[in-house]
Amino acid sequence: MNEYKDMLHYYDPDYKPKDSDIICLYKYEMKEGHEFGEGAEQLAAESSIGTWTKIGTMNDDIAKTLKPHVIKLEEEKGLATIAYPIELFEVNNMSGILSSICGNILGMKILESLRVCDIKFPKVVIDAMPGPAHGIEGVRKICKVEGRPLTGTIVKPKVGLTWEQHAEVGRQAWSGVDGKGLDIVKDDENLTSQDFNDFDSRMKATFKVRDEIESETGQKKTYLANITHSDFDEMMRRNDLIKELGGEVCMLDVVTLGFSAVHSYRLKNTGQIIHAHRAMHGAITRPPGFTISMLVLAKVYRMLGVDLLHVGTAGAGKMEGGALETMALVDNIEKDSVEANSEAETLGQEWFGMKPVMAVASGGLYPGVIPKVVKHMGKDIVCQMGGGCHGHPEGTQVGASAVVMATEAAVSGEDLDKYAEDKPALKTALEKWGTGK
Ligand code: CAP
Ligand code: MG
Repeated sequence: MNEYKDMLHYYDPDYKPKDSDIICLYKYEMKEGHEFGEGAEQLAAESSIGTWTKIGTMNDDIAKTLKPHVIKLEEEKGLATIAYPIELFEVNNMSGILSSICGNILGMKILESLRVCDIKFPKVVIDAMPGPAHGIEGVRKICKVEGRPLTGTIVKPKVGLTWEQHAEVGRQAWSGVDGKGLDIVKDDENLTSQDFNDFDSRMKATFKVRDEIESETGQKKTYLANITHSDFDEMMRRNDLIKELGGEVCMLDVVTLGFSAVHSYRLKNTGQIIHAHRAMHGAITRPPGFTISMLVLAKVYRMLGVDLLHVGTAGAGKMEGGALETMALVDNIEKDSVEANSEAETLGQEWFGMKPVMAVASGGLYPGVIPKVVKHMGKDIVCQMGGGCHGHPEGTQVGASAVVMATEAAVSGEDLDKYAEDKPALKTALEKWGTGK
């Protein structure tokens, strides 16, 4: 039975959204037997004040103050834009906000598919969220890298090395050859505290190596240790150990941890840079079916206060996501004011001075594609590669230098093959993997 025609109506193309409205862009297909317009009505209802039938408990006051408005329907593109009054939400409760506008609607059976393409958040929500503690400028200052991308590697194998071996791989990556070592060594997302590589031993050994390399080279070196744990107290204990050992960054697997853990961790004001790995985001963001775009997640993580966020590689690496998608992400985490882009299906966003998040380009990268990554994503990135460093025919130490050299070429704009002529480390990497042209 379908009563939606007798119910409260939400379609109102003449409505002028207020500055304080939350605006959502939804893309959907209906199951057979249902009109496109019905989809928007049901979406608006289920994500706000309504339900599947007319209810006696609804009153004019609720309808007048809390009813969202479907302000645009573009059936040929499958798009509906809905403006929600801010009174529907608790402005500093991201989980609550998402339970409305990214909640039950993704399970509605009249829909064949649904994507939450973008959410435009008003100032009142941005102001209620912590945002990054450090942002791009702070990250650069702490990591002492200016004017170029930060270079890094993820220790590989992802899991399997002992803590002693892990620290040794770190030593090689940070040192490189001839003083050309990487800035960053990072734990992989699934390395936590395994029996053969327990967290505390790994931290002590790796930070000891980090300190040694810093005094040997006079260069600042950064270790991104993964503190992800489903027990928040244990995560905080790991945070404290890193601080005690002189670490400045903590890595969180932000999707598997959940929004509440990320928000709570940020509100602890630990002073640590938060590196956000997005493992599992594909289950939420990757079409087809019922999805929430990575753009929405990226905006949420900026508000919750991460400083560094994985956003893909503009098509250069192994993960799904081309330049259009990556650049929409980069724009929305790095700029203060972002224009709407109909091709990328984005609404635009004002950030009202919230600090920018530095983009992390990772996943299947190797030295030959670094110029392409920098061309698309700019210099304000962490450019990191696991396989593309440790897979170098001469090992991690030489591989690390190849990454550094390719980054130098990318920044100066020199042709990579030419730059490699008198640099065997880079030359060998280019011979092995090419330049992805
Ligand atoms: C990269 C990486 C990251 C991916 C995740 C990996 O290693 O450590 O987890 O970057 O994807 O294990 O794949 P490689 P994304 O350089 O060896 O590929 O950054 O898109 O979230
Ligand atoms: Mg990884």
